[in-house]
Amino acid sequence: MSIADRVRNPALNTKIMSAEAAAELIPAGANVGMSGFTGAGYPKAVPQALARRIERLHAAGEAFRIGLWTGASTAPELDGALAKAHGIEMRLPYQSDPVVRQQINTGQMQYTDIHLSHVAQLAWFGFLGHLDVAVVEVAGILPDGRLIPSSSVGNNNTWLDQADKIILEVNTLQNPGLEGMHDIYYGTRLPPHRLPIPLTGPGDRIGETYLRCDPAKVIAVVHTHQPDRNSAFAAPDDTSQRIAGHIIEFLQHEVKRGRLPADLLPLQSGVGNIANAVLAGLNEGPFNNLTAYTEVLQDGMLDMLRSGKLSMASATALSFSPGALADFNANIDFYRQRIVLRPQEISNHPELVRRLGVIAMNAMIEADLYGNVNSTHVMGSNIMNGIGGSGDFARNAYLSFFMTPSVAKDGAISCIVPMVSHVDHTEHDVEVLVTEQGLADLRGLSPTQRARLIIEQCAHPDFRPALRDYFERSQRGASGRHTPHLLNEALSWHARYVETGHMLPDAGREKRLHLA
Ligand code: 0RQ
Repeated sequence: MSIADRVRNPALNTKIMSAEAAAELIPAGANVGMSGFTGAGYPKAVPQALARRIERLHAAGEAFRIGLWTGASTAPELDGALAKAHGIEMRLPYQSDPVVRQQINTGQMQYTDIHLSHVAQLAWFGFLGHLDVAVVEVAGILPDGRLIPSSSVGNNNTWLDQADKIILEVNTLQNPGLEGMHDIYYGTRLPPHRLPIPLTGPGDRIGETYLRCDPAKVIAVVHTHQPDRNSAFAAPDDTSQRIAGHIIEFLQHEVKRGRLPADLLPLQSGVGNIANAVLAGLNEGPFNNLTAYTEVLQDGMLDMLRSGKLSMASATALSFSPGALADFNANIDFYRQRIVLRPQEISNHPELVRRLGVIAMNAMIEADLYGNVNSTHVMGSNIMNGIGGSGDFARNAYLSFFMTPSVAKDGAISCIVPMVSHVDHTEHDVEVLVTEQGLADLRGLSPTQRARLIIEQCAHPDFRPALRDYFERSQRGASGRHTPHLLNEALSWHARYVETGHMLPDAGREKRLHLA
């Protein structure tokens, strides 16, 4: 299918130009809202052309940086290229790119890490500043100027509404069969005029199939023919399979106790290999007729849709390995009946997560004895990715799991620590902690009851004695007995790791920390 088949609006056909020409239209200092969510549906040609332009300008001694807003993470062609050119002044709301991460952690780039459901409304409130340009990948343009969304929706409806000017990238490699898979909700109002969002089931369609777009704001249409990031997942290893096993056993127990229906409740699954392994476990497991209300659909959910374990899935983005993408493209008519892609404001909306009773399963970096969770920072100061949608789901879920291997960096780091070095999810939002060692059901427990359970169920045996020792001494020496901490010691494990390369006092002193 050619570009002419995809751009069916005559006025917008006249705006077709090269990525280089389009990149020239973005002014220095602009806030640019780009499409893209977990490596799906991001513009590919314009950001690379812009990066080349920035490099030329910097070589000539001219300053040029932009504020870069997206849905969530993108890919080397967008985040990577612009960061390498030192072209990003401020990044929001989420990233997972190694170059961006390095620049944030060395103080060269500002980053504001935002709950993904909040981004659109913050833009509407005007809290993020003015949005100058939107650069949005689409699968096609209709004769009346409406847009066929691509493999993610993210914040695109908001960027198209809010930006003064719009650049569209039409990606002819995106399957034309995506048309009809999306549901773009335009009913959001600003307070005090808000109304309930009329969604009561994960498969409900409450909006429109296409993105609205004012053709008068479109300054360029660029043709691309490039794939999404499509990284492969590691096959589930022993650790992730054990984590998955604990979760499935727990869910079975909950069904037996009458606290969950036999077909569970809509599932939300975070990104990454462990999340994928849990889905693989559920695909082999005893539950049928499941649904998903999540933000990203990765390989595991596609397998479950194909096997029939999952009857339908709602998300804001598709994030597949090359193999899963080939299956998706070959069977897109089947999947279109079972997948709804929505704006991230809706896929992650607290009102809807609470109403549907979502079962949230997210990965973490570390948890502490009392159940506080750190999802974003290594050793308190270095950002890994961002909070993403984990907070949207965790606080509002029916049941909220956080999972991690019990140790990191070949056993030098315990992922269960006395006090987390950064808090993303407080003890009030965390119901079940899971490592390959076991599962701690924290519901209804006091802090000291939680601490005993977390040490015995989740901590690695190498670290249990030191954790027990800390906890026992805290109970004797802390100023209060409700959440006992020895404040001078609480973060000593992290400090010791930074200093010696191991969290335990007598091990691994030869190892040094090399933060990304
Ligand atoms: O480092 O890459 O240098 O090897 O952290 O750890 O075990 O590979 O786990 O890829 O699942 O990521 C929380 C970061 C987990 C992710 C996090 C090091 C470890 C490794 C990655 P290396 P793993 P994962 C909805 C949900 C927030 C967003 C979210 C994340 C690297 O899941 O970004 O939940 N979550 N979104 O070595 C020091 C520790 C460590 C540690 C792990 N305790 N201390 N380093 N690492 N534990 C989806 C979206 O919002 C899009």
